[in-house]
Amino acid sequence: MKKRILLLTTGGTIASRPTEEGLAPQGDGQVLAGALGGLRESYAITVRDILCLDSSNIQPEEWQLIAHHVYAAREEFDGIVISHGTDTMSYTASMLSFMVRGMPIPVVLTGAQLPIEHPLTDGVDNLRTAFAMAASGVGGVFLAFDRKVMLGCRAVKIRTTHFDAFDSVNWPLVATVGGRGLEIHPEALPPAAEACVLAQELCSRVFLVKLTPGLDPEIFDMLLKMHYRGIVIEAFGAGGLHFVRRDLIAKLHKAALAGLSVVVCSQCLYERSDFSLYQTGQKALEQGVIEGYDMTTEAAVTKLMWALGHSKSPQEVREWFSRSLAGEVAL
Ligand code: ASN
Repeated sequence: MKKRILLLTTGGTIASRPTEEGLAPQGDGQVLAGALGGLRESYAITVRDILCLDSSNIQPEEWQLIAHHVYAAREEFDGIVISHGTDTMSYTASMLSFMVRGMPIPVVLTGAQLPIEHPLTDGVDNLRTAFAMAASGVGGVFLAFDRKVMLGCRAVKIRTTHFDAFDSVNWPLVATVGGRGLEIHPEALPPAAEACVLAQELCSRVFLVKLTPGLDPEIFDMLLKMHYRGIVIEAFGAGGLHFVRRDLIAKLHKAALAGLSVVVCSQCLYERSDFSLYQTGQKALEQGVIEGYDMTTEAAVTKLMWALGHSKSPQEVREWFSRSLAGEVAL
């Protein structure tokens, strides 16, 4: 019997057509349906258009809507493919990993760098990989692109237009496409989570600060005034912040007193941060910041939004960060 796969369309380049203002998504179910010809012979496909947006316009409200559709479909289908723009796909993939943690069926995000109607599109290939993964029976949230499948919470967009646009950062690929078809690498799957629940509350008042040498610490006063509740800091190297002349550490102290949750990671894409290594990092840890270790920035930002939405105190937020929820961090 054919596997029942639900295709949720949300827009992105894959479903775009040229307009006077450049590429824009256009009623994607119809646009994509034309390309699904071959796949329909292998899978029983249901298409639902839920959004029609360039992914730059996909925001927390859209994450909640997508999570709602995914959760609602978990018993009726064997797998779910979500077509999505590439620009913010890793944020959506990370957030879904937390919102529908423990998903019993595969949920696979994919998209394209060229519209599906372009003669040289990569969209058909990406959809093929995504459908194969969606039919694999392996539960979880994944991202499929350029014949590779990665954990949703480890994916990062690393190239603007090249077909090889995503990398699985600090985590091996979950599956690859090769001469034997889709090959799953079981060692790359995270440990099974508890039963799936829809946990879609979040707090979007999270700000990402990428440190630059000499950054004015007053930026933190401004964030406090604007009622931000969480800050992710991309610090230097293994974990450094300046405190000579411009004292960021003092501001971290102030932020902690005000009840803000601060997560620190590295602005290096690969390898883990270790704030215990240098004096500058240890001073930050003394102010009670949460270490991001080997998490991607996308995972750190979405996890902080999610944890703030599920916690009553900064201590509870810290507890969420002391566990890996979907394979996003190696502790
Ligand atoms: N701007 C597009 C989007 O993210 C990029 C793409 O899909 N390749 O929606």
